[in-house]
Amino acid sequence: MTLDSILEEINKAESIVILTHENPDGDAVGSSLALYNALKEIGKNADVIIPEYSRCFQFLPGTENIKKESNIENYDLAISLDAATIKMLSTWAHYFENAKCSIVIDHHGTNTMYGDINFVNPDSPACAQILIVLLNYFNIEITKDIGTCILTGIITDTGGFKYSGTNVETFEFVAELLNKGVNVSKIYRRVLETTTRTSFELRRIAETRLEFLFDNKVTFTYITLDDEESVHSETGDHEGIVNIGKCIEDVEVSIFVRELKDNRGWKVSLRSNEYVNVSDVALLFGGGGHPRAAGCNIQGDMNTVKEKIINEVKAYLK
Ligand SMILES: [Mn+2]
Repeated sequence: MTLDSILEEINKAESIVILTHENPDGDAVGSSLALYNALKEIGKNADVIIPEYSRCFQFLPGTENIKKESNIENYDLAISLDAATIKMLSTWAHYFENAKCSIVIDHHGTNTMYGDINFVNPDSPACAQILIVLLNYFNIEITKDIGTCILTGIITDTGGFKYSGTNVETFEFVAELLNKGVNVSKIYRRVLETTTRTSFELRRIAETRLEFLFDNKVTFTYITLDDEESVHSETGDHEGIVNIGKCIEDVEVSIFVRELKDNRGWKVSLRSNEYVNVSDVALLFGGGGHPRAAGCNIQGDMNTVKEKIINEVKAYLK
């Protein structure tokens, strides 16, 4: 079974690296640190490489050991979490490619199965929730610290237990954590309700610019590098902007576009409410994700990008 092979590789490996996608959200950082803390429980000291992440995750146990890079090139084992494609591992994908063995653990239906071993469950609302299955199978106790990391992933990806992927296991797990004394409401507040000043300023710009299209079925807004500079924004400050449009009555698809550094084009984030499979739309541009949340990168100037993405979304509207 896949889980046996994963455990065998972990036991065998003398050097392990944990990797996740660029612009890591709470599920990415939470899953990485949950696995890091769990491996420590069984005497394995893994490297977690996350070059940049929002400082709102600094409360998570283990962040002080996160590395920006490593001088080891050929790890015995590389484990990728919450990343649907190798491309999402960005400029640190080489640690994955050059490892003797590679494992992918993910919950994206669009996962390309790019590891030697792949453990992917699209029914799981968060990658972090898959780790519960894994750790239980390995008989690794989910401590308060590990639980805090996993819960952060689940709260982020379910929007605080409100998206449709939230299932029975989610609540059973939360009940277990409460039994262990984890302060669920405090984590909830830190992850979902607290925002930084710069993040608020960026959001204000995006709100002012938000446009309604096609009979209010679609919203569109964007942020440029100049905007980010003007508010001195930090990594992760744009998180959640795509949800502004999604929460407005009658809106089916919310589109948020953000300019990327170093002429890498624009990052398009898509959310839908009822029927548009935004993962299909994202795939047309080489991206991916979930039916209700997906993203892709598009090159060109702002207006070209806007026209391209709006035209594709339009084709999916009822
Ligand atoms: Mn995720």
